[in-house]
Amino acid sequence: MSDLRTETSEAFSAVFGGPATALWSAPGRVNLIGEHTDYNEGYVLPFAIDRRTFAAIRPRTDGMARVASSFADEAVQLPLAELAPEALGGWSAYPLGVAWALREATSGRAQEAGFDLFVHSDVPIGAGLSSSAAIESAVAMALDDLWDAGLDRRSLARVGQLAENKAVGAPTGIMDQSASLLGEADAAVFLDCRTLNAEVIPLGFDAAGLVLLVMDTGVSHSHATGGYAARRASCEAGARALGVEALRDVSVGDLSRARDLLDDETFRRVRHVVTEDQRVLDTVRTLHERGPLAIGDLLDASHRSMRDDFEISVPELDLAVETALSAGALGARMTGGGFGGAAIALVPVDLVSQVEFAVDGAFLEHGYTAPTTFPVRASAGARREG
Ligand code: GAF
Repeated sequence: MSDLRTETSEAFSAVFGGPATALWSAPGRVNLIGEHTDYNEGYVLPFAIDRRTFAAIRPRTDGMARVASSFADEAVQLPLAELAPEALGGWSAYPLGVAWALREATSGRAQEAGFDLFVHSDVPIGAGLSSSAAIESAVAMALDDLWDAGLDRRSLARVGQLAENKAVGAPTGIMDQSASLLGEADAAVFLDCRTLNAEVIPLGFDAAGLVLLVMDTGVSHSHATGGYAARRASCEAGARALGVEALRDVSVGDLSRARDLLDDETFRRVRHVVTEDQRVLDTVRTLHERGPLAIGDLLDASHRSMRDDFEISVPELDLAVETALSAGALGARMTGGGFGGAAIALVPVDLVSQVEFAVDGAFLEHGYTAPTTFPVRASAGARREG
């Protein structure tokens, strides 16, 4: 039977003429709650999903880095010595950006052999499920091993983030790579983005009879352009005006003072981040004390905050969320950076078809392209596969 593992190995051999020496994989992620809090040094609660990116690799002795993938026609090659963010572009900026970032992180201490690399994935691209972090994390694990760099997973998350920031040009935070590298089955990663302390939080969706449904609106977004960077800039301006290092240092109780000091728009951006941090803490506590059936209201409040205060939702995301809730979801929110991508809904297992049907119908009625809905399970983080 063909699966991603076999397909990746076979494709590697077909492209590079011989077998890979190692195979690695890393998952995409869903963020359960904690949006745009990571670069404000706050809290996030994502989990790794059962959609993965595979990276097959083999060393070379001529100092060349050659990369190919199932989602691009052309292989790309570059001498390792010429790796630099400005030399990279297109899809290969992800794997080659990681190679560059890993060199930066090890200051040339690692044994930098050239390599052939093939990437294959079933993480949907552009759905806000971190297909890019899945590539970065799989490649970071593969190269860390090939070069004997010895970085731990938190450091490899930083390597992936550096690649994304400098080689891809998206000013993103540390959440997605951390979820992909630190995730565990049936659990979320509760990450403090200031200290990078991570705690694994059991989710227990199956035991509670719940399904986490992804509703991909198909509205495409890019964090390398526009809105994401503007929101980040607003948060940084807010932190400066409030005299704190990062919005993590502002509490819900400080918001009335913030309202006096900030213009209305900056205040609303700040209020989203500050209340979202609190919602992450409340979600973790609620999961511990009362289980997943009790977190729906927190998910809903998170969505409203992103829609009204942070203004990163789009009509398709709002419609998916509202319709899922009317059809019986316990909670629903957009997930990821926003401006498109996917929403999630926490749905009792016997209502899943009803929710999917209702969301499809609502999209049809509004003249939107039908969304793609599918369940995801919290799954293991990056690992060696062969
Ligand atoms: C994107 C970014 F990559 C993350 O770092 C995070 O900021 C997220 O948007 C919003 O929570 O996924």
